[in-house]
Amino acid sequence: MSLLPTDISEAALTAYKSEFDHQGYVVVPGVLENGLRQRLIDQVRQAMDPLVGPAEFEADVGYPGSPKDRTAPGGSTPRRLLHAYARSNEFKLLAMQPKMAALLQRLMGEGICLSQCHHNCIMTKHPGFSSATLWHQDIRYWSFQHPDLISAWYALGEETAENGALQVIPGTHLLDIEAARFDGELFLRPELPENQGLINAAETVSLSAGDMLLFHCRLFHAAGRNGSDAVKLSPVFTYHGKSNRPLPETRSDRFPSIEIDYA
Ligand SMILES: O=C(O)CCC(=O)C(=O)O
Repeated sequence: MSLLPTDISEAALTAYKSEFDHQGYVVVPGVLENGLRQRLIDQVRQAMDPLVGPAEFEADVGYPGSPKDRTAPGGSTPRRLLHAYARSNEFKLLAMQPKMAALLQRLMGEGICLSQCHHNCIMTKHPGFSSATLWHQDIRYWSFQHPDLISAWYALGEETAENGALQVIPGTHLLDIEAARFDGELFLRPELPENQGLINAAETVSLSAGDMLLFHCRLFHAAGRNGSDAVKLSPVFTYHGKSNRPLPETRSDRFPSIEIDYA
């Protein structure tokens, strides 16, 4: 099946890399053609009712706005449908799509592998019971030889501040921040003036349906609740370079990574 346009010029690769190196993220518009996007939406909706696990629930994350436990109102709201790669052939192809692979290979300077241990999920942010995600770096709980992983986030529908789009602090993938500026769960402590300065520089990453966001695992990001009346669906996959291995016997090494063949 031909999924996506593979045409990405040398000039575009160079421009995306320059933006990514500087900002720690880049948006590539219109990556998903509408037919594929609709099929993915249909599959996710089917997987939500009745729920096809494994899934993580809003009640599990304990973030601001989460239901207290799974028996509380909204406690059965799924936040992430896990193991996205294994869910269907179309999700497999999405995780290996050529435009993403060409760009990630350029950003990493080598062949790439999909981690089955991190993200590899569909974020399902529901109206009513969604929680807010505080400022964090994804690498905080990941264990690789080098903190150089990149996630590809796809908007199946529009993502805006209203429905809880990601917010990022540009350039923060290059910062080293002392431990005292984080809380016990490695979220930035918002009450500290030095953190407030960073947070003031945040930008909302608004996406149109079909756009792809690539972001570095050290980039600080956060997201608000979904204040719209429609669920927001965002498949996310994480990649590392072939030479950057997960550390043995860590959570990052639970499942084998999958090499993406891209010439
Ligand atoms: O959509 C959100 O609330 C943010 C998700 C996120 O940042 C994460 O899972 O690392």
